[in-house]
Amino acid sequence: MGMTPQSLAALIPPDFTLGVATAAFQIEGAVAEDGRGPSGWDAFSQQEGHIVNGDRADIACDHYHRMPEDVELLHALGVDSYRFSLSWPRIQPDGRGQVNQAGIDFYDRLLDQLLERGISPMCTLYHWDTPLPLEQAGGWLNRETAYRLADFAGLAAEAFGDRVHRWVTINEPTTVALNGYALGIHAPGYPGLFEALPAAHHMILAHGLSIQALRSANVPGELGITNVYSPVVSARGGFANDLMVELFDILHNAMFSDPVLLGRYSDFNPLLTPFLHYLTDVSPEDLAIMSQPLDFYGFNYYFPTRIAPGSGPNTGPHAIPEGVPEHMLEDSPDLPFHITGWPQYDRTAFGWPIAPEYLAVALTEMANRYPGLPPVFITEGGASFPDVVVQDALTMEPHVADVNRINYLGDHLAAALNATAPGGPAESIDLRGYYVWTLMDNFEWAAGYSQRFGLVYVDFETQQRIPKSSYNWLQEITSLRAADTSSLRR
Ligand code: PNW
Repeated sequence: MGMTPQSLAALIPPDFTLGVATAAFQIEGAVAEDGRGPSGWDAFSQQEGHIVNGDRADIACDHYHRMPEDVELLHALGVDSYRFSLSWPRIQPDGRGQVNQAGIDFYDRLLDQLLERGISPMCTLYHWDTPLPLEQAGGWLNRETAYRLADFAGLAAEAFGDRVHRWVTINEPTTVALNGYALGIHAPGYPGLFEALPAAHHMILAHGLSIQALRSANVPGELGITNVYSPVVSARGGFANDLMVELFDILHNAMFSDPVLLGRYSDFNPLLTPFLHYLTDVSPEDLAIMSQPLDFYGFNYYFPTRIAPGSGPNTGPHAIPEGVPEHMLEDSPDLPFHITGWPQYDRTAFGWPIAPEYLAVALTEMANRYPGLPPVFITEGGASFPDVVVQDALTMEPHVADVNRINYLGDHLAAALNATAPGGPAESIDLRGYYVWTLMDNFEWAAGYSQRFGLVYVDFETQQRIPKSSYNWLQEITSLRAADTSSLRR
């Protein structure tokens, strides 16, 4: 607790990348403009009962129209890098064939404005907005979708390859498989439970095929993936509990990192076969495609997971955000495990435990499981809090004093840097950067606008942007680093 900007700036290596991240569907709005086609998320959020308060992303942060203003916010923040995602349905409305030039033009302008300001672009190809025609053809349950994403990767390489410094193929395939195809609380809303496993396989295959497409287009940028990692801890001792810890760890972590980093799916206790035998359609050729060498490995960390055996509805903090309507909880499927609370930790507004020491655990587990790990970027980390706008007594300007977010970010960044420093438990990891989720409050998926993760407050009525205290705090760190680098250069 209580990392000052000075103490943090002193801890951060000079060549370390500090960035902020966003995703197209969460910020852009303009969902029916300039030739953008609908995505599975548009359809899902139009159906009643899926999103808190019935919120929709039709306008979101109106970033599509306010992009230059938002780039100025990034510039004034002083971050080294900006991670954003391409809207697949804005660029290729049908998910195949015909390209929408207006979509290309938008990202052309974004990239140019970033580079003019010395901000390094990290571009995510797929952050959950599947073009609706592909979703209607089965989405990620259909192997075909993997080949369509690879085509999209080739198209993106041709249009933007000269200017993107780092490419992320897919953001958190875990969350898409689990929330979208197993629990049905994200698009496309299938509650298929373990029958969702082929969706996971097809996404990792899509990752590998996209890497091939980017490599064969000879893009100069570095290539990687973003997985989310949550250390899994047993709520109590006992065989059943250990087995369920193993199951959840496979479903949430290993299933997605093993094929990418080791070229195989995890061995597991044969007692878990009833749950995992749905993973079919896996060939040695697939595994070779999925495990091509990467230039970096991205992972997101938010919180650890505490597992108890059971068959009750999944009411824990992990999958079902607080504030989700009761009927969704009732509809939630029975699972052989459940995610339990952590009484010893404070929680974010989402109910997620605040446990920076588990980011060190995550890095240590990664280091032990994957000795040949390429350089690592933490591609997301952040927290939602009940931010309140007040008028500053002196300046009369609106202001958000989010000390809790400053503490969250400072403690997590320090935990990651200390764990990977020489002598730290994850010292073998070459940690290259940390991206704050997120630049500004936005459409937080099933939670709509009810959860604010931003460094910048967004008034969704007026679209006014109000930098929070956490924005000023990060700005102070980046300016201390800039001053220090120039003195080194002298
Ligand atoms: C990530 N979980 O999603 C996504 O990459 C972002 O788009 C999202 O806004 C952000 O984190 C905050 O939610 C997650 O339950 C969704 O473990 C769910 C979980 C973690 C991350």
